[in-house]
Amino acid sequence: MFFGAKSLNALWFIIVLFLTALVSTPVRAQSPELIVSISDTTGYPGEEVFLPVYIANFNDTIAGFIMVLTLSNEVASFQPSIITEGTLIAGWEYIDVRLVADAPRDLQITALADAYFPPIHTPGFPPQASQKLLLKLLLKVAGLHDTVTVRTIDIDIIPDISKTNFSTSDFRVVGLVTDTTYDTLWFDCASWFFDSCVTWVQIPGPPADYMYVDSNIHAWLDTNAVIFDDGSLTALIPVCGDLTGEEVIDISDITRLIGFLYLQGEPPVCLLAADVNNSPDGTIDISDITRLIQNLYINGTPLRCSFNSYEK
Ligand SMILES: [Ca+2]
Ligand SMILES: [Ca+2]
Repeated sequence: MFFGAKSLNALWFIIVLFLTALVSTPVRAQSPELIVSISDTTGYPGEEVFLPVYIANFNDTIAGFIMVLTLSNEVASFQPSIITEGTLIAGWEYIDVRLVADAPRDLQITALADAYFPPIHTPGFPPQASQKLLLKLLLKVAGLHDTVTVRTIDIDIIPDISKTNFSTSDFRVVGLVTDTTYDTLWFDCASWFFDSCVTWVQIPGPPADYMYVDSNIHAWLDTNAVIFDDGSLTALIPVCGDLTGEEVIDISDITRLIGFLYLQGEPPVCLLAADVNNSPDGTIDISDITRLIQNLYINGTPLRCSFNSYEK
């Protein structure tokens, strides 16, 4: 079959359209390679709360990571400590947890399965199709007054490749994307020494004595491949004198306090709620037991906690 000039033009047009469609159409819907999720939780003012962080790594063994997390406000603060017992990184050879000095709301965790030279003794954890416990963060809830209205803090993973990245056992960063850009720079010689230029001056464009093409490599995380699901902590409003957490003050709260102080019993759900006579240094002692008894059974002496608003 032969094509005339017009037919050939039409054919080329169709080919170009087809190629354009190939280039511009997304290749396929991409499945995530790794998902890191932080839970949502609650805590009482003054309490230390462990917050689970989960991971699902679908394709590769994870053998190291750096992760920087940041807090959105002052409702809680990171403690420079994590729990690894019972998690995927239990037994890893190098784990470093520290607050970032110039950003005290940021926590940096660096972890390596095998920190030393081969042979590899600790190979990392294999692909997980379902979420598994990666580690537990430790946060301290601030001693918030009950008039504070903002009581939730966001705990976000910073999705910047220079701060947060997970690597495989062959040192590949999961979800890393790179791109190279080129920048043409033009120079004129400001002073010559015979045939050699002594001083170069950059100029906006040609004509020029010298041209240089600078290449820059940019790297970032593919957010379709690596997904960070951030978490939160909400500070509860405790009831002064309710040591058992059901928002009712009764004999069981006195029993709890006696047990805690003298019988190595279970601690109050909120320590701030146990200092019912609002001691200047927050001390919890027999005077708080006395105050509870007075309040419930003798003369109704009011309970006063550090977080309460009450009439003078
Ligand atoms: Ca109670
Ligand atoms: Ca007290």
